[in-house]
Amino acid sequence: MSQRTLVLLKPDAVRRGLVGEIIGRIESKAGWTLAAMELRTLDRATLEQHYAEHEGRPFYEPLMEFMASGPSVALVVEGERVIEGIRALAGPTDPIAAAPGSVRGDFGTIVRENLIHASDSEESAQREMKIFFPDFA
Ligand code: RTP
Ligand code: MG
Repeated sequence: MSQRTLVLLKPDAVRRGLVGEIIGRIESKAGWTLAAMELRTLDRATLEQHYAEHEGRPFYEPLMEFMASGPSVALVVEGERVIEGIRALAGPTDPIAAAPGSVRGDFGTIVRENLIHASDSEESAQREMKIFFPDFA
C-alpha cells in the first residue's frame, strides 16, 4: 500500500551534517522516493501547529526552543508502508533505548535532540503534510 508521510530532519541533524546520511537511508529503501523537500528554520506558529498535541507538557517549551534553533529539513516521502517504515527506521523516541541500526540508535543520546520526526499515522501524515507543504496535493 503506497502512502505519503511527513518527515523532519531536526536542527541537530542539520547542524551535525547528518542530512545526507539520513536521506540516504530513506532513499535506499526499495520503492521509497522523495516527493517534496525544503530546508527552513521553523517559526513558532508552524511549530505550535505541528506539536499541538504536546502543549502543556513539561518538555513542550524546551522542545519548541530546540526546534526553532536552526534550520530543519522537511520532506514528504512516498512509498510502500512508508508511515510505519520511517518510524521503524527512526527508532523509539529515546535514542538510548533505540537499537543500533536505527537513526536515533546510531546517532542520538538526548531524548529531545533525537534527529528525526516522522508522522505516526495516516491521519497525522495528512495533517502534517498540510502544515509544511500547503500547496502539495
Ligand atoms: P516525533 O513526534 O518528533 O516524531 O517523535 P516521537 O513521536 O517519537 O515523540 P513524541 O512523544 O511525539 O515527542 C515529540 C518530541 O518531543 C521531544 N521530547 N522530549 N521528555 C522529554 O524531554 C521529551 N519527550 C519528547 C522529542 O524531540 C520527541 O521526538
Ligand atoms: Mg510524535
